[in-house]
This record gives sequence, C-alpha cells and structure tokens, in this order.
Amino acid sequence: MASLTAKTRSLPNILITGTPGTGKTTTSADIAEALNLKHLNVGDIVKSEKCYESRDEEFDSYILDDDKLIDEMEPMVEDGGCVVDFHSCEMFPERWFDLVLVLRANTEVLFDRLTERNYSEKKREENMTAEIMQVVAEEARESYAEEIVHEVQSNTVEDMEGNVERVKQWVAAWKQNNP
Ligand code: DAT
Repeated sequence: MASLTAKTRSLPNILITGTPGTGKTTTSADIAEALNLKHLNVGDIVKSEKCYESRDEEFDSYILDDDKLIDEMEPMVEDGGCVVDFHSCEMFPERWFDLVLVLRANTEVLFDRLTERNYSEKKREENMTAEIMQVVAEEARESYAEEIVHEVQSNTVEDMEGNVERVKQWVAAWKQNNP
C-alpha cells in the first residue's frame, strides 16, 4: 500500500530539529502534551531499535543506519499526529512532514546547556560550531520545501512558550484546511 501523504493524514506530522541543546526534546514534549500528539524521540528509537551501524567513541555518538531507522519509523508516522524530535533531518522522507521547526540558540546559552549536560569539551565545541555555522538550518532548507521550514529562537522559557503557542495555532489552521 502506498504511504499516506499530507492529503490523507488525519493529523499533521511536525519535525522539531536543531543542534543538541537547543530545546528539541523539551519543546516537543510540550507540543505533544498541549495538542495530544505522539512525541517520537528519534535518538531513543535509534538506541532501542539498534538503528546504527556503529558507535563513534570519539564523539560519543552513533553512526546511523538510515534505512533501518526509516523502516522502523514509517509505520509510526504514516497516520500523522507525530512530533518527531531529532538533531538531524536530511535522512527522513520529505513527504513525512507538514511543518519543520528549526530551533536556534545563542552561543552563550548553548555553551551553558551543553556544559550542564556534561558534554566533553570536544563535543561541546563541535556542537557550538555547528550552531554558529547554521548546519541544521541549512540542512532543513535543503531537504524540505521552503514554506514549511521555520527557524525560531529557543533561548528563554518565553521563547519556548511562544513556539508551542505558534505550533498550536498552526495545527488548528491545518485542521481547518484539511477537514
Ligand atoms: P535538545 O533536545 O535540543 O538537546 P533539550 O530539550 O534537552 O534540548 O534542552 C536542553 C536543556 O535546556 C534542558 O535543560 C532544558 C533547557 N531548555 C531548552 N530549551 C529552553 C528554552 N527555550 N528556555 C530555557 N531552557 C531551555
């Protein structure tokens, strides 16, 4: 059976992406709770379903098995209603998502969050450089239609509340347009 597309999903799928520490998991959990959607933490799926080829000790990260990950996730997302939370976005099929939010954080804010998380200096530097270079934002713009990608600030609690509110309004509009 062909996969469902935006036209046949009864609820939208939302991708929350950004450099580690920008607030994806916290924001995704809030959105899922506020809208009664399913929060899919892709990092957890990668580990629990072993969707990796190997582990990169130096960077304390996994080398993904993209095909396995997509196969595992396809049935989870096909009916819609998912908030997908991951620090990368280019491996997902474009048709999965109706909205892509790229969370951004200032350098000092990210430094503090990653330090609190006990990241090694190397991993912290790598992620801060990625944020400064806008790696995830570029990746999102290259992978999805321009009009569905929104870059938003995630430095403060007020930012986060505003982002959740914005998604609530967007979902309400989506429902009206996709009765
Ligand atoms: P990510 O999933 O992107 O790695 P997270 O949701 O785990 O990030 O957040 C990292 C830490 O920063 C966590 O302690 C919650 C805090 N945080 C995230 N977004 C925030 C925001 N907009 N304002 C204040 N604190 C935030």
